Amino acid sequence: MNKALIAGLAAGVLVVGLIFSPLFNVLPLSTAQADHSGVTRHVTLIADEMEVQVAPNNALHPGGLMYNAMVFNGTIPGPVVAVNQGDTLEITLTNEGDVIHSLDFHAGIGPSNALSGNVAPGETKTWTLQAETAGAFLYHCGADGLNGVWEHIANGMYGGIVVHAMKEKPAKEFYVVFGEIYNSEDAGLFAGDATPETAGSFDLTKFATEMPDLHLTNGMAHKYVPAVGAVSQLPLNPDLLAEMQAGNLENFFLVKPGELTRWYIVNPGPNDYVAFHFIAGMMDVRDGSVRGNYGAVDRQDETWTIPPGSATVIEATFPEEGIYVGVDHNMNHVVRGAAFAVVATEGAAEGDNPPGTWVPSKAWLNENTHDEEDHM
Ligand SMILES: [Cu+2]
Repeated sequence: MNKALIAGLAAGVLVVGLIFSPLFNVLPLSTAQADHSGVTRHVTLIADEMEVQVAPNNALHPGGLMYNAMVFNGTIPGPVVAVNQGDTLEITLTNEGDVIHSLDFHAGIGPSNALSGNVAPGETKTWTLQAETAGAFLYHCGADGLNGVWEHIANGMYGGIVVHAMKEKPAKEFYVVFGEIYNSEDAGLFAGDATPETAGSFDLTKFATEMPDLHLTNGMAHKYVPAVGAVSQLPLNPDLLAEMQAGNLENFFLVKPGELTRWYIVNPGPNDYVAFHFIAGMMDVRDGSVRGNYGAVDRQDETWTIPPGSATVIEATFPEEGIYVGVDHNMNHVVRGAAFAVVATEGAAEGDNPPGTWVPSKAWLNENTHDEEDHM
């Protein structure tokens, strides 16, 4: 090797060293990665097929709507899974259904971390995921090696995994999952007596032409919206309206005025974007991960796009007592069910979340680190 070449190579190495060496002092090799915490947590998900109610009995769908769904742990959505950044998550998937199911965890990197592979009816599989990247992520069924993944997602096989950032402020946290239904028996909004007597199933034509019947909020259209209209009122969830009129707020999202709240908003799709917005609110978006902090992508914004196949961490503070509404601001999605009331009241208390929306917090997980039981 001639001297000029050696000198050139040495200079090149030096330049590279000069460029990168200061960064090595302040950044880990990957800004997304965390050291392993040494903690292993466990979650068990049970795949099955079952009939569930997806729309309340209201003027839009007299009698309500039933649907032949696919579920994890008996509900749409599946349970929230929560770990701290750096933890190992051991996942067990048991298939109690009649068809092949599987799992795809977007919080994992690499097929052996993120994917279960096929789990046949009656089978159980266990694998581990290294939770290196902080944030909120979708998990969903991948069907039989992706064949039919669109149908299994549309049928309800999804949920969210929260990876708490190493540095994260305490907040009241909530789990909210949207999702579309393409129902072979749904005759449309205000169809009156056309309400089907039998539960519908996945409609491939409606799916392929992007004509969803419903936009679910945690498994049901208008699950947390009692009514709209101050003068001309349209009850959307008459049961919830009756609860509210009786002073029962256990199925509402309650927050204290001024407290920091954190919302894990999951959009499994399978097709539509969510235009997330709080009526009368502002929000900070904490997507991404920078050295164990949630990256703040955007601050004090009004509406944030959440693509299908994604989840976003939204922080908000509700300054005054009163009603705020979380919506998918695409108005056709609101009519089809994607909205939830938030009640800011001094009477709000820790842990008074609507059923299924409580998220194991970072502090809770730290207190339960030595518990070898599933945290669900
Ligand atoms: Cu499946």
